Amino acid sequence: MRVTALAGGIGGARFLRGVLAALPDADVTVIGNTGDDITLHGLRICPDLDTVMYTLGGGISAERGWGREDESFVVAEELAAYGVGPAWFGLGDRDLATHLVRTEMLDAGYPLSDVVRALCERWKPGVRLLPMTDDRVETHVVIADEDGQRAVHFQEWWLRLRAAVPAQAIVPLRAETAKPAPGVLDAIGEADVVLLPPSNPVVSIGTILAVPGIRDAVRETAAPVVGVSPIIGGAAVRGMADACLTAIGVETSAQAVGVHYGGRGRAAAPPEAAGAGSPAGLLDGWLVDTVDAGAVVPGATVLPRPLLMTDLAATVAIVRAALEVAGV
Ligand code: FO1
Repeated sequence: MRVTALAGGIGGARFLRGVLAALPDADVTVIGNTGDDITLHGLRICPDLDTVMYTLGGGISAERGWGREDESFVVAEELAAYGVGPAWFGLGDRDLATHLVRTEMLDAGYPLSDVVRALCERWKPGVRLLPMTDDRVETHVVIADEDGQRAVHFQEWWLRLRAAVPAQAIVPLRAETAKPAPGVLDAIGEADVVLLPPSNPVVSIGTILAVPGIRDAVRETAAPVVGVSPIIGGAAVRGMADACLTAIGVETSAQAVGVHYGGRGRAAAPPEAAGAGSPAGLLDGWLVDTVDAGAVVPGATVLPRPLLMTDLAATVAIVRAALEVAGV
């Protein structure tokens, strides 16, 4: 079975561990978000790609959910001693080696997808990990504070400001001229099922869909498309997805996110809703937690199931539920 998933960072990576456990023989392709990427100290850092690679490759810090296990931060301490920041982005010593290898390859002219493939030769994540694009797309956030209105990098808004300063706009810079990375559109078009994990619907899934061609590929794929709500009972499970949803005028609810993605109105939907989907709709199925059982997404089948990924078994059950509503 060919499974294709669009994934962001920590939540997406955890979900993918469940996909691999539920479908050990499947051919899984992950299209990773690169809008979180940042250049620090001359090094190109790809947080969401690294989080998927480390989580599935066994190198992730279980405690943090990002960065490496058995990590130290001596270089970061030395940089701080020189008064060189930013202190708000935790750069681990082991993690730095990944950024050094990636930057060296990028500077030598390799496209990001080649870099990811090379790094994955070490980590063997068990999935084909593709960046959404080989072009530079960076999410920046427009805020207004005592210094007036300005844009900050997503990571600064997320980590230094803790998304506590309202985002007036969240902009995936240069997405409009980016091209899907090699293999991305085929992975969506040729899949037996396409999954939208409970990643951040704005800055992770939304950024991937902002790359021209990807949203249409998901809308048009013959594969059933099933998403998993990142919102349970009106609250984000982790991270600050609520701050991102508010920024784009979407209510923080499982139903609102499902409607935001939109139903496709395909056969998979119940008869009364068939054809009710919006032309831009992506979903055939939408998993919500049992507390959100009343959610309705026109054009998609809503399936209430426990959605907290408390452990691998719980995540496997969620994956199985997604496959059930996909009818695969
Ligand atoms: N997340 C944090 O909450 N604090 C950090 O200091 C931090 C550093 C960091 C370094 C490398 C990396 O790959 C990820 C890192 N993250 C950190 C996660 C990162 O901010 C992600 O982009 C977000 O969690 C959104 O996915």
